[in-house]
Amino acid sequence: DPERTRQAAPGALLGTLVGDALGAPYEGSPPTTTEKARGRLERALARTPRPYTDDTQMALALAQHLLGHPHVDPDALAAAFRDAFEPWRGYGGGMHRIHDAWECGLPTAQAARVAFAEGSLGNGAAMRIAPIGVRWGHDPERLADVAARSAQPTHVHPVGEDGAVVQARAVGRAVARGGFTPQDLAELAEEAATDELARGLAEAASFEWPASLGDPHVAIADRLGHEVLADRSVPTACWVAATSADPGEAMLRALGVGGDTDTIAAMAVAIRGAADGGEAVPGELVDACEGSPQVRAVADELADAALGGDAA
Ligand code: R7I
Ligand code: MG
Ligand code: MG
Ligand code: MG
Repeated sequence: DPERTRQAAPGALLGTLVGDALGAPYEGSPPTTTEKARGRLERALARTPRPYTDDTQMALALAQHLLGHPHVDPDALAAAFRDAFEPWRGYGGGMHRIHDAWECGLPTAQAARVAFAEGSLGNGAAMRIAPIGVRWGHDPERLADVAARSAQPTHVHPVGEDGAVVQARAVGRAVARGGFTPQDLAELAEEAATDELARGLAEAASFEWPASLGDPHVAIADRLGHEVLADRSVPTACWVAATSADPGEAMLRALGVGGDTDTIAAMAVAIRGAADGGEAVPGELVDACEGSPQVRAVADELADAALGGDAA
């Protein structure tokens, strides 16, 4: 459905931006109640523009790359990440070392192992993946392949890569169907390549929390995770997306879960934004973020590419 793709593309990419930029002040914060999460959001909105971090910066670089390389070329993507690198954006420690390795001319596959011998299992390949969900949402097999390739420059650990594939599949499902529900969590669990992601998603699919106990945020952070590791953040973001009525609620829930707040929010609001469309992402949140016109423009270009056909 072309109209759905046109709506989903800005939803997914603006969702990434909003979650990242408004979650960033609370990266490393403990889980809290919905009421206090609302306070977190109000404080973020009180001083604008909110700068985006590595999550959006790398998503933009990946989106631009996809326009010229729809199936992803890992060497060219590594070069694009290297050229776009801005060290003050809050990158993970491993990313700084990989960037130095690129600058020293190390081949892509070697550079990906300079920080961690088996490759990073951080959520860095997942946080930036929304453009692939938009570009390939109509073709889940191709999408998984392209998503795995996009992880190669920085996240060759199976868990880091699988986190990226799962998050891409989640955005892709939301793009293709215009929805995202707990049933999707169970199906994503079955499709996961690693036990770590399968377990986390199965736990997310079956998580129940009686309203009488109050906000679930502490329990979610404990059971599903809110850390920087792919298997302790991607299932959490998927759970937030599946249990929120709209992108604004997903933002609030992610602010409540805390921990790697910018990244969990970026991933959750991207999925919810893809499902509900760009117009469902509150304008007040979008306008508060650095770079929103640029993100909107690249989303429209990606939608054009996705609708331009599979010949590309
Ligand atoms: O995955 P990555 O790009 O980090 C993304 C996070 C997001 O929260 C962003 O918002 C930004 O703040 O950073 O960067 P990496 O450095 O590859 O991975 C993140 C962290 O995960 C590392 O700094 C390590 O603490 C941890 N980590 C590992 N620890 C032990 N063994 C990643 N891989 C390993 C590992 O193999
Ligand atoms: Mg960040
Ligand atoms: Mg592999
Ligand atoms: Mg983060």
